Amino acid sequence: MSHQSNVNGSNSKKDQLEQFTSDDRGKKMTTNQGLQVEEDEFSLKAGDRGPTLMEDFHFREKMTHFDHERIPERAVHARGFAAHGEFQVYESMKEFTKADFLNDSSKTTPVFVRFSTVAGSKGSGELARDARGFATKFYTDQGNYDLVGNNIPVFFIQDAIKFPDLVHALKPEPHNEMPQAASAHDTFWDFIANNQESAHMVMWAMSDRAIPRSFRMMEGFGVHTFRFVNEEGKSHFVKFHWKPVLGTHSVVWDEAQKINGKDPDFHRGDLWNAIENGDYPEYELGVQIIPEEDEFKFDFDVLDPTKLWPEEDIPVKIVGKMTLNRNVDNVFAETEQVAFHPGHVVPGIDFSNDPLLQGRLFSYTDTQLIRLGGPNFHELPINRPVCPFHNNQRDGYGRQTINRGPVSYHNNSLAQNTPETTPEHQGGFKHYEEKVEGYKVRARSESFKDHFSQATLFWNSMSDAEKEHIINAFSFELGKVESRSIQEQVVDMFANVSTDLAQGFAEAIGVEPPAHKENRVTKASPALSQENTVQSVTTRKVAVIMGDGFQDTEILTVFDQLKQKGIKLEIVSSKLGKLTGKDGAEYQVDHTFLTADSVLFDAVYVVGGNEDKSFYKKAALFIHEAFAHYKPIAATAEGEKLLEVDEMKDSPGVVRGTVSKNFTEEFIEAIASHRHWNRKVM
Ligand code: HDD
Repeated sequence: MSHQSNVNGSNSKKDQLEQFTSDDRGKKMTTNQGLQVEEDEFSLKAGDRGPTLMEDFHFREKMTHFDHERIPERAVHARGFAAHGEFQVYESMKEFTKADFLNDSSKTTPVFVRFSTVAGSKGSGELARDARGFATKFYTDQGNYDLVGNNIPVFFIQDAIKFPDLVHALKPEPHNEMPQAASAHDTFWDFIANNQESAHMVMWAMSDRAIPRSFRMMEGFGVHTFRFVNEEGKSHFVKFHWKPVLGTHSVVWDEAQKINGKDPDFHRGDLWNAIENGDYPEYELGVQIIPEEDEFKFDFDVLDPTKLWPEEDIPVKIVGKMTLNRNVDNVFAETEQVAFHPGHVVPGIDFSNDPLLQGRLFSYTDTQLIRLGGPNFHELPINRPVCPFHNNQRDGYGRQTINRGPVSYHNNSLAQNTPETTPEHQGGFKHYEEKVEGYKVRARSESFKDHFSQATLFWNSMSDAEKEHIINAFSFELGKVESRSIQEQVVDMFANVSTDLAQGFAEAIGVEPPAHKENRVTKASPALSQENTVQSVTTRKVAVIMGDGFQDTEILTVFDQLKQKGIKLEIVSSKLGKLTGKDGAEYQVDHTFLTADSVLFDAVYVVGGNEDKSFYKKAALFIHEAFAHYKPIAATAEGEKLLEVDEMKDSPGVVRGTVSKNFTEEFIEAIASHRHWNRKVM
């Protein structure tokens, strides 16, 4: 096992991991000592009805290993899923940063990305209303760089010292460990009402952003202000963004709750399948840059992690692309054991004094010590850099490297003072020499005290449908809160954001609504609304409801045109097996009405066939639910009759008629619109 790897080229990490993988197929079974095993079904006993013997080392080894299989789950972000990929910068960012992986557009850097929910346990449903983690490890030639972000650009708190309180309040309540993977409970909202810096992030958490359609369709944000430092030592403040090429899309809350039951692995399945099918998820890296000298030119403090930089004021410069193109071989070895840390930086990227970031710089390594069992977690294959690493750190549980020679200290003469340090101009990391002075105080800057302006900016930027969803989310969450006082405190708090909002949910939870007041902040940032995102149809899943005796001529061209756009068709029928059309065409059924559900699809196409009443009854339920979730629905032939119900007739996003080019184009357009919010849904 060497630390060396092909440092150039896209597969340096893959090559390195290859050395640690094992394929057990076709091999002889042995103990961990390499002894060939003769029997693996019966423990060694004194007589075939007698007690098991202590001497049975094979039994003991097998059982002991099993007994120790589990490690503590992450304190937060326990439920996650990851994939390998590559990153490439479009053009050199030399002007701003000397980070090597951002300087050379011919270079591809291997990455490993883990997406997660925050609150739930390892086995919880993936469609919880929650922020999503979006953590990227770049295996650069200068060492690992971790961008440990979320899909929400701001955070609940301004100082890391409050993180344990936030997490205690958010997690299931300690006396009965309920509710799982949910913020809809008293302690969370009690924390919010009594820590009002959370207002902005709560707005995001109550918005559609907190229930993404897919990991492939959500943005990522580094959240904090970091620094870019160039070769001349000049520093700029920077915020990092990931922009999904497919756009940012969400599901609706009723759907999210049902998906959690029908398919709690919905997001990981979606990511896994996209990669297996060669539909590689892509995200562009964007940066917002503020020169250091402009630090105080804004109406927010750039160090405050509850503030975003409006994209209309500080444009997001798109600088590169990440493609996820390989699933893991083993979830535990890779996804579970990967250890991210915002403090893993490379020359050219540095920190700001954001007090949340400063605290994170302690917490991440600390947590790995208990989670991964000691200080050698950097030697786990997934965590190893692809460049060589040498220092005088030694020993500890699970040490794998065999360091030769007597010297493990610095300075020394026996090894000519090696491993040696590297001056900055040759690539050694030097912390940015920022001048700081002040009194030691436990305090927060006055410039951090405006908790509501950007929460209102977010509200103002939402479409009518998005505003309605936010009101509904508050109504749901506070509807689950038992304390009247907490409900009232939250109404009071969010009246500071917008009285329309506070009135909206106060009414739903039976609290006296506040009097109407004009919003103090009138500014909006259109980039914050998902209405303005990229539309896409590729990889969208359409349920085709079809029975025996379907109209071959009708559907073949529709199928072809949809597939050409990268749309995935899955046939749902009464039973599995083969369906035969009127003219003899044959299709295999993918799912039955029992195993599929409209919540697992983006759109429905009803083809029908010569089927009985029960088929059409199930088909009707399927499309009614899709309709209620604002999804595109199309029907031809026998299927059309199902759309003749009053509420569906002529509704937006409902396409019917005979098959023609127009019909398919209209359906594709309806799929691209994602959801049809202007539809009247009971
Ligand atoms: Fe954190 C995990 C993101 C604030 C302490 N965090 C963790 C993960 C992500 C984030 C994506 C999962 C990484 C993975 O997939 O393994 N965390 C954030 C963001 C924050 C943030 C975007 C605010 C901007 N976190 C934050 C604070 C602290 C922590 C203020 C403590 C001071 N976070 C942790 C942790 C975790 C973690 C306890 C749990 C497991 C782990 O680190 O490896 O140390």
